Amino acid sequence: MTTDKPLTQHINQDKPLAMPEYIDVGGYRSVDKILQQMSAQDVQDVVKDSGLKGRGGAGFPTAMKWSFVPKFEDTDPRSGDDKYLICNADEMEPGTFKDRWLLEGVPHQLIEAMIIASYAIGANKAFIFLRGEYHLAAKRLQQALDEAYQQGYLGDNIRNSGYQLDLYLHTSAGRYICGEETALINALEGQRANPRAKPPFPQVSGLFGKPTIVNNVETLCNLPHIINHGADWFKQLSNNDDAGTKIYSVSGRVQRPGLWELPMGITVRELLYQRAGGLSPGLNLKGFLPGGASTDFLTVEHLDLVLGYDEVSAAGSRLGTGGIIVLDDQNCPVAMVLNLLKFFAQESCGFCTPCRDGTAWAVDALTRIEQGQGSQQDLDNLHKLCDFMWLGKTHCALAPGAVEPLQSALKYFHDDFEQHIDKGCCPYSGHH
Ligand code: L3W
Repeated sequence: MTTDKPLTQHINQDKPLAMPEYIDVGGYRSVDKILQQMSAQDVQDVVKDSGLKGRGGAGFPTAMKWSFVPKFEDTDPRSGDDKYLICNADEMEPGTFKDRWLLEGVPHQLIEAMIIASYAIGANKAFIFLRGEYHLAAKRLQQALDEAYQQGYLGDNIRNSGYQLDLYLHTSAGRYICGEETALINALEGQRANPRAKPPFPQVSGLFGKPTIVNNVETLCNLPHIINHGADWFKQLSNNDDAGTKIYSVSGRVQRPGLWELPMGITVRELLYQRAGGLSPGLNLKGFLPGGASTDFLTVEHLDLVLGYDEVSAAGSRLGTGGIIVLDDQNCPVAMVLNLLKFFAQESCGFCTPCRDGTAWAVDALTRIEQGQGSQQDLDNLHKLCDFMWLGKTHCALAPGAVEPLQSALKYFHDDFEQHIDKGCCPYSGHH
């Protein structure tokens, strides 16, 4: 039986399925299928045909990422060459809580998925790098890992196939930057979690200098379903050229904030009004961040925008994590951007000047403007900072991510910034 909600159909937030129950609903069938019938290359080929793209924010094609792992002479996944798979479960993007739903609600699905991905790249060791504050997910994942070891789906000679995989749960000590894949790798090695320069990309030189694939939770959780039902089935789930479903979320002052697994490529209007029930009484939509805090604002003009990777990029933003954050017409956009920039300033690793100093300067200027003490010079400086902190001038994507909501707020909510300066106070005072 196929479903149009493969990722979330078996979620039980109160009590996730234990291993026997998960197996009863078809769980781990994909593992038996790959071990008995498919080579590593067969797995890579079906994932490539499926069109699966990374769901962590960048939308990079998953099979293409895997294909960069060097093919050693012996490409048999039973060969034991040092390669690693890491699941990036360090979910800390503001407005993003989709992976938590999967981790807490159906932990076995991720383990099943990681066996597939590890087999496909020839890894015998894999890690789940979990956000430290996700205590419930940690408990449930560890229970599921213990069950998977007991039932012979992890460890030596899995299901008598000769394939071996050890899967470790590592909880982060905290910091947003640990979600950047090379900072994550440094953290896992016990180093300070500063991002590394790329290239070399981790696919070639990652954990302990060995080929390493870092994939997001939601990305990985698609794999069992692609293996079980095929690439064509996966492609037909979506409304656009991006295959599969997407876990979208809406936060902010809407009637029903929440999470939904929906076809990839639904419109903003459908998500905000049919699913989230529209704005709370008395409020109107002013703008929204389509995919977490590090994406550009869009506005009411974009209600019919299709939420796909290319479509949102063409509109001047990014699909990112698919976590929509709503700005209503009684919330101050300057205060909202200030709040976001405070987050990015606090989370900067401090390694490069544009990020360390740029985010802090942006907070200073935004604070003055929001408190009614700002000047045209502050506004000009914010525009200059958007250039100073942009891609190519920083060590990683954190500062450019911070620029996205800032530059788009300056563009779409320019009058609000001007009013703060002209009136010498926040025009929204009392409303937020
Ligand atoms: C080989 C190339 N590999 C890219 C690989 C790369 C990585 C993936 C994406 O940040 C974004 C960021 C956040 N050869 C390659 C290559 N790759 N070019 O593809 O790479 P990239 O550089 O496009 O992005 P990134 O640095 O991994 C991801 C944004 O996501 N974001 C934040 C999300 C946060 C969470 C969370 O908390 N869970 O998801 C939201 O939009 O700003 O721009 O694997 O190796 N030439």
